Order: sequence, then structure tokens, then C-alpha cells
Amino acid sequence: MQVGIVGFAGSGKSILFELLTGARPDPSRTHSGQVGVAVLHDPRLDFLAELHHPRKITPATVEFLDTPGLLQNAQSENAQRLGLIREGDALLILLNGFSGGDPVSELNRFGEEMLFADLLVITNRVERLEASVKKPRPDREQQLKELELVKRALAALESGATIASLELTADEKKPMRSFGLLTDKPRVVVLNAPQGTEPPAGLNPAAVLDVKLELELAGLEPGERAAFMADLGVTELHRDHIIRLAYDAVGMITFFTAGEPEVRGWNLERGATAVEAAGKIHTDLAKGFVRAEVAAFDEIKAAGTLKEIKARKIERLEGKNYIVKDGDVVYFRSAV
Ligand SMILES: Nc1nc2c(ncn2[C@@H]2O[C@H](COP(=O)(O)OP(=O)(O)O)[C@@H](O)[C@H]2O)c(=O)[nH]1
Ligand SMILES: [Mg+2]
Repeated sequence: MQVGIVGFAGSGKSILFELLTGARPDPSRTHSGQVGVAVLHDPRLDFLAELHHPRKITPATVEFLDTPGLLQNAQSENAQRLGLIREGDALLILLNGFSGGDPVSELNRFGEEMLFADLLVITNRVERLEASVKKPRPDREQQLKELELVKRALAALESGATIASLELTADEKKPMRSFGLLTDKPRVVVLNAPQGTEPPAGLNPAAVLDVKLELELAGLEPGERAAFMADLGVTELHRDHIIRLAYDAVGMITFFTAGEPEVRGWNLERGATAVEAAGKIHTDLAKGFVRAEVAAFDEIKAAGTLKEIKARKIERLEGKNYIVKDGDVVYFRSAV
């Protein structure tokens, strides 16, 4: 699971990357993109750790990719730079609200760059398929179907619409996703602006924060940080919230495993089954899957103690096809 931090050059992406992941941006990796891992803060994990006193606590994580910023008036070069994030699951678009530009027009221009980059990919695909379906071949039916789909995508992009705005069936979404189109990805828009800035009319950012200031604050000892925050009138830090926004935009849920050795949060695609969840932990656990013992976090919290959890019998036995819910605490029984 990876979220690309994108935007124009100088919007503060690399500073945000360091804030979210704790990794130092490496200038030699600016062009190829740099990956860092952010911890997903989750109070539920803390609660489960209090309950089990495990030897190890492992939170769920999100990967962020710091990308080279886009340039003004350089569509082909920009399309290439955007190519880096085709594999990403979501985009965090960072806008510059600290040096006097207009973030609304910046976002519009960024949207146009993404449309242009997608148009190149889709035009290419349409041309290849049109040539290919002229020849007899075993998968011609399939290719005709795909051609119809990519032509719809082309028409949408040409009219300025995103791929995400197309109403696609589940069967169409999958091949579409395989193209890695940028306008197909969920987005989180963040405005990098001084503390207290109201977003301009027409912009609806998920968060407004002073990226540089917050990185400086993050580097302080807690006591010192509190004093500085009070001095500056900063009431909240945004790091955990932004990581959570990115995580939710991707459509991930968290399930937990909890015991004395380890309490751990795991990422899972929404709608995945118990056996797929087992596979996240170990392929053997999926192969030998017998049953899952499942308890909802909220019920565990309401019970409050291990003894009360037992007494209330809140654990259910579920089979392979059970759809795992966000917050499920799962113990997998395996025959392997
Ligand atoms: N004043 C101010 N400057 C910032 C802020 N964020 C980034 N900058 C400056 O903008 C420049 C580019 O930042 P950087 O993170 O490298 O941008 P990137 O090109 O998007 O990766 C640096 O000189 C930063 O000091 C901010 O929140 N406030
Ligand atoms: Mg950078």
C-alpha cells in the first residue's frame, strides 16, 4: 500500500515526507522517488496492548513515496515524472499556500497535468488495441471489450473528466486499475500554509498545516514542544491525521492480532475475506485455514478485561468467506 506525495516543485513535499515517515529526503533519490514508512497511530492498538501486555507492539503502516515536483509549462516532462506514481494506491496532493500563489489555480493546473499524462497512456492503448483486433486471434473478443472500455476512458479524459468519475462496473474497474491512471486514484488535498490560514474560496483541503513548522516541532522533546506550541498558538499537530486520511482514502481497513507475544495491526483491503486476512500474516496460515475466532474491537473495549471478554463470550467462530471488518480482532486456527 503506497501513497504518492505529489504536487509542483517547491510545495513542501519532501518536508512533508520527512514529517510523515521520519525518513530524511535523499537528494540523490529525488528523481527516482523515495519510499518511507509511516506508522498509523491507532488508539485501538494501544488499548489492546494494555490488555495483553505483549512483548512486542506492531502498528499498521502506510508507505509514502516522495516524488519529484512538477515544473511549470513542461507537460511532457511532467507526464514522465507522474509516471513514477502509477503503482500508487492514492495521491496526496500538496499545494503551496505559503509564498503568495493561488492554490486553487495550482490544483487546477495539477489536475490538467494528470489528465494529460493519462491521455498519453490511454491514447497509446487505444491505438495498440485497434491494430491488434484487426488480426484474428484467440482473445479477440476480450480485446474488443477492452477497446470499448478504453475508448470510454479516452472520451472522458478528452472532455476533462477524471477516470474516477466514470461509472464503471467491478469487472471494468480491475482492468482500468491495471493502467495505473492518475485520475483513477483517490486523492487527498493538503494545503501547506501558515498556522491559522483559511483555505481560499473554492478549495476544500482535507487539512491545512504549516509543514515546515510542524517538522521543527516534531523534532523537539515533548515538554519543549508543548511550550513552543503554546507560544505560537499551535493547538494541534496534523501528522497522525494526515496519515489516517491517506490510509482511509486507499480504502484499507485494519484488523488486529492480539496475544502475549505480539499485538499487531494489519492492513487489509476493504471487503477481503478471513482466509485472505490469514494470507497477510503467512501463506501457511491461509493454506491451513480452519477457522477464525473473531471479536469486534468495540465489544472487547466494552468488556474491558480478558476475564470479562471470556465471560461475555463475544468471540465468534467464522469460516473462510467471512468478510473481515475494520477493528476485528482475529485469531486464526490453522491445520498447518
Ligand atoms: N515558509 C515556508 N517554507 C516552506 C514550507 N514548506 C516548504 N518550504 C520551503 O519550500 C522549499 C521547498 O521545500 P521542499 O519540501 O523541498 O519542496 P518539494 O519540491 O515539494 O519537495 C524549501 O526551501 C522549504 O524551506 C512552509 O511550510 N513554509
Ligand atoms: Mg522534493
